[in-house]
Amino acid sequence: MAAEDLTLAMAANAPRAAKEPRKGGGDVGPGAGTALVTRTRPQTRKPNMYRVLLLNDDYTTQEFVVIVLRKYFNKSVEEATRIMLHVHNHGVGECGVYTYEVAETKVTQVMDFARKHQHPLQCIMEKK
Ligand code: TYC
Repeated sequence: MAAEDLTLAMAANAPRAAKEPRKGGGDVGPGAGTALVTRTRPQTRKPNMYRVLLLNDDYTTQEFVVIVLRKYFNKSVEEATRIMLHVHNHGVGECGVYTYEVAETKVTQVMDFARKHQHPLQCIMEKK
């Protein structure tokens, strides 16, 4: 967590008005010399998200692209066919949106699978 996320609300030895009781306890016993730290931003932050895209080419078979979309992107036959035809007709299409590490893993898996089967299929990722 970044330093600016924390505010030191009451430092152990911070000056206080005379006779003003310290919130949460006195000067002796349990709690004495402790500091209250409060959050200034929500604890959770939205992760950066990345689109994984397939690119069209003239050689990879339509059947192979449908297999890729089912195997690595968990698509139904109908959805995989829709995405494949979108890529075929428009040149590029979205397979899914993931955090950086998941997107990178899928790109690597698809590129390795395509190469193994001697298809020139290209899979890339881009920041949303
Ligand atoms: N254009 C290819 C063909 O007609 C099919 C294809 C679709 C290839 C999508 C790649 O990402 C792709 N055989």
